[in-house]
Amino acid sequence: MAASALRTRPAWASLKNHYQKMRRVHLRQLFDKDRERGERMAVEATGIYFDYSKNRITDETLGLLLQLAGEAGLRDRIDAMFRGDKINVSEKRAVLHVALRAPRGASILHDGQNVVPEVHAVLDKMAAFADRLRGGAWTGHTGKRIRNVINIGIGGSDLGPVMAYEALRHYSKRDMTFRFVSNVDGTDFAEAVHDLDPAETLFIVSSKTFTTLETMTNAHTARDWLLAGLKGEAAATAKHFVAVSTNAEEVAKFGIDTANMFGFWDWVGGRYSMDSAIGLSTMLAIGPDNFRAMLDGFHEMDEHFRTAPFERNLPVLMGLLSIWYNDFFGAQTVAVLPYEQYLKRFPAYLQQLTMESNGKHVTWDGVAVDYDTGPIYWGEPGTNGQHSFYQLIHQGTRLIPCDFIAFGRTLNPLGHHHDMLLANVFAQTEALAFGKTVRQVKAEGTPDWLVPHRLFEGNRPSNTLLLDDALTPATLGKLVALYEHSVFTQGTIWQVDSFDQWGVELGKALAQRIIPELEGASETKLEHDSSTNALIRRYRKLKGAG
Ligand code: G6Q
Repeated sequence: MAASALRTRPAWASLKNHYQKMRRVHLRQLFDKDRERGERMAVEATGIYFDYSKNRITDETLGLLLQLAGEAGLRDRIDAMFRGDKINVSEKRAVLHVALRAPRGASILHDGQNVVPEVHAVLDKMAAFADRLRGGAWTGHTGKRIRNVINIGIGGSDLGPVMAYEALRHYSKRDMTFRFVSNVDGTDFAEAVHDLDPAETLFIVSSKTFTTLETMTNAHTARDWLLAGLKGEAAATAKHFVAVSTNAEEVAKFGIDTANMFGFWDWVGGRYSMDSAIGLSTMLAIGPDNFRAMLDGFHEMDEHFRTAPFERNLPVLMGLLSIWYNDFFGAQTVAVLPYEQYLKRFPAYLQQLTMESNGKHVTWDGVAVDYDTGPIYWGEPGTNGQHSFYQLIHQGTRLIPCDFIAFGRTLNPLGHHHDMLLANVFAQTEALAFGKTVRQVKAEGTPDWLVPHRLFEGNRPSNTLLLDDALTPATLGKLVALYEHSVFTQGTIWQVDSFDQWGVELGKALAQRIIPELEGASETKLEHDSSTNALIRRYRKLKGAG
């Protein structure tokens, strides 16, 4: 098989050779050789200090990675995205989440039409609704004030809203309850409503397509629950259900007045939609002004990505470093470690953003790739992870590049907590990079037999993102956009369509065939493999079906 375009790039070949040299170089040597490395290999932009000095790179590595970005046409691709080109080739769609946070008055064209006015019209409609609901002017069917908001959605219509709500809980309206139902497992819904009064509860049905099995099943269950609680008054739906969707027809069919529908567009991918109307629950929680501040944060990072030279461009540098470990060191995963309790759902959110975007086996031309694409992202907030899986990062046999995320200020200044938290960030990155030598371990009085166990090789790479401010709506927007554009950078190098998700579509179709086979009164002719047939039969027996 002929090598792919990526493998024939001059920078790729140079990086391969360069790797042979670098794999034996220790971060201790790199820091010893260059006393200023820690300051030199750091960039500051949009209030984020990005220290990438503890990576297994030299200036030559960086030069080659930047050359690779040039050869891959990253600059043109960025321009193409912002210009509204249909870079989501397999779905023939533009990719314009950047338009969702463009300021009023900006112009971003889609098929020759400026979409920014539409974006702001929806934002204004959301804000008007949010003000009415938060202020108590919008009441439920019985006239009671709405105190509970439940977002029903899954995947891109859930993970962003959940993450943003948790992240910005500090700014949320504390006398309201916000919950999120995604799983088709009835437990998710049952637990979300068990202590709620239907008369005070609003459901947001968030679904781009409004056909997703899980979401529609939960939406129907929600309607039944509501009507049972409100003594079957069908008109109640109007005051207790709103929709976020691109599919007005299906919304109307469900019985939601399209006047209470908040739209978005097919040029917004599900996992890139938390700043569209899909963020309605976020806006209801934190209010329109905070939501706009979040969008401004996104936009600031967009502008940085679009205009900053690549050697000082945060998302570009992060993306290229990820390529370095994934494709040359063979690292399979990236750990994301936020030292900020409010970001507890951030790794889960990033898993979708990164893995659904770049978990691809063919290039955008449909040619099989002959290199590794999208690494596995995972993580937990610090310091909790330190007491569990960090062991493997420090002393295991796998190379796991880490992103440490920390904030200069805390929203909850209690005693020495924040100093202790940050001390842990710095200590971890230091220990990972420099480890502990035999000499150091012995000098601690360790008996010889124990030395190998207490030895730390070090040379474990990490990025540190230190944000000047606390976690605010704006800093959250910047962080999310940073990762979005890092994903874009990586996808461009790998030449994959980071905006389709055929693997997810498959899952949506598969279960549909089996549902009637489980629910039918008598067994239908099963034509799966013998394992699936046997499982279906066994389950039917368990539930007492014929
Ligand atoms: C995201 C994916 C996927 C999607 C969900 C929900 O990029 O396409 O996670 O968001 O499957 O889809 P709907 O919003 O159409 O219900």
